[in-house]
Amino acid sequence: PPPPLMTINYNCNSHWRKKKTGHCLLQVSAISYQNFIHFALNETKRHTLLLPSPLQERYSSMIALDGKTRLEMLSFDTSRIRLLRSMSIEGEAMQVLDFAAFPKPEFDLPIFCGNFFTAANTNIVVLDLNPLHDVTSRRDYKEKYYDSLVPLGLKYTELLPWGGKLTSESIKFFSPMVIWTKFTSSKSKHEILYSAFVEYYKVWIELMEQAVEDTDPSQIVCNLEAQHRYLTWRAEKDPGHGLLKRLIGEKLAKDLLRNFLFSGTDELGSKTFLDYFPQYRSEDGTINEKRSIVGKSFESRPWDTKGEFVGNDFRN
Ligand code: BLA
Repeated sequence: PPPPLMTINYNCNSHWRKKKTGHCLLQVSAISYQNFIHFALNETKRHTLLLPSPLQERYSSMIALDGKTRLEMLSFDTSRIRLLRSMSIEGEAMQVLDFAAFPKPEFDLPIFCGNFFTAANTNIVVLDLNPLHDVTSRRDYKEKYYDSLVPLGLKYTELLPWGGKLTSESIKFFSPMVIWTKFTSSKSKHEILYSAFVEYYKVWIELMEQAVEDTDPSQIVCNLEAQHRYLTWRAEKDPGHGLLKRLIGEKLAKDLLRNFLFSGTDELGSKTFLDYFPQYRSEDGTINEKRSIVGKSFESRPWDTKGEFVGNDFRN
């Protein structure tokens, strides 16, 4: 595949390559996440019928308050995927991808999660097959989905090393194969990220295709609640909120989060954020605005090479 790079031409007054007219063209190579989206949608289409989601009509594209940054939303569903959606943000100095696939509750499949934030030279990356059920207490779940995928995770986590301390509460939403990394932009890093995305998505699509539908109603309810808890967490505490609010204002950002990115928060269950995460209740009964109550933890990768969690000490 072609490298995920595009060229942006800025009109500027910089002394760099200044022409006699007083204008210059400053060429900056910036990542574009469009080919990640194209790959994922084509890969999905190769395996299943991709239908437009009813959300597509309401959420397609927006221009941010700066008049320049563009947000693009795409959403689909399939016979096994409740919601496949992407949001990309392209600004002069910022590119973001939030790509997720939420299975229907008849499946206990992991949730596909590709979250990439690029600004200036920094990149903040989470790529994972987020576990629907706890991989530490549910050995069967870890064995079912992750034991065979740990080698794939290891390959990429060597190339894209652990990004350092993060919101402690987040770790439970990550699997032993999570890629959590930060890096300075370079062609090679972006190429590695692209191949990681491709491999992780292919693996997820394969799991999706092979998944056996749960028929036991109590199991379906369990899947449903787990997905609802996940959505409720991210709709409330995802680290991208601050930026989204700055880009499009608080009201639109909240709507986008609840009704597009984490659609299902209001429909899949009736429990509230504080029902799931009571430690966030502040004295007046509202949700504590802090992203983390415990604080940041996990200076290094808290899983060993077999995918066993080794980060029990929340103070490290
Ligand atoms: C930072 N994004 C982060 C961090 C994580 C994630 C772990 C480090 C900060 C922290 O420890 O919380 C991502 N965390 C996740 C994901 C899950 C999670 C994916 O729990 C899933 C369960 N990032 C985006 C999008 C934007 C974005 C869409 O994915 C912007 C619209 C921005 N992420 C963003 C920014 C930071 C960040 C600006 C750094 C600022 C900060 O740490 O507050």
